[in-house]
Amino acid sequence: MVDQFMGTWKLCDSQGFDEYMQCLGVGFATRKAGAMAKPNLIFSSNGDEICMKTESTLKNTELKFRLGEEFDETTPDNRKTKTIITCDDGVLTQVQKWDGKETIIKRELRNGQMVVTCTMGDVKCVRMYEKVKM
Ligand code: ACD
Repeated sequence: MVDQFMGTWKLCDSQGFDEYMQCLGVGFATRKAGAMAKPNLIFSSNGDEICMKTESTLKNTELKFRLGEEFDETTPDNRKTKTIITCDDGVLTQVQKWDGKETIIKRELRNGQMVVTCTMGDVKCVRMYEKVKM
């Protein structure tokens, strides 16, 4: 099920990212830089370990995790979260918890594109990625 995410994806559209970052508590300068960033998202796997890399001019991150197993994450804006990622019905759901707060990032494929929906409370951000042809 998670196989469909494997490969390299490039950001092609982003709606509501500034509001979402504001809700996370990201400062002005980082928000402006974050809005400009056009990251590549790279999924690979090794057995049941999944690797998710984000590469951009602003920041590179790498997460290694197993589905359903909680791990410690340091986010691009430097939050230290307890994170769990699951995959059900083709939707990869990442739940981050820190300081009594929670945000959810869902990734799913629609018409060959990856739709990334980030929510925190009532605030919702939708980002679209297209597969990089190799
Ligand atoms: C995506 C969106 C997933 C949202 C993940 C993190 C956003 C949190 C904070 C952003 C803070 C600073 C911006 C830094 C880098 C921007 C590039 C990385 C964005 C993933 O997967 O698109």
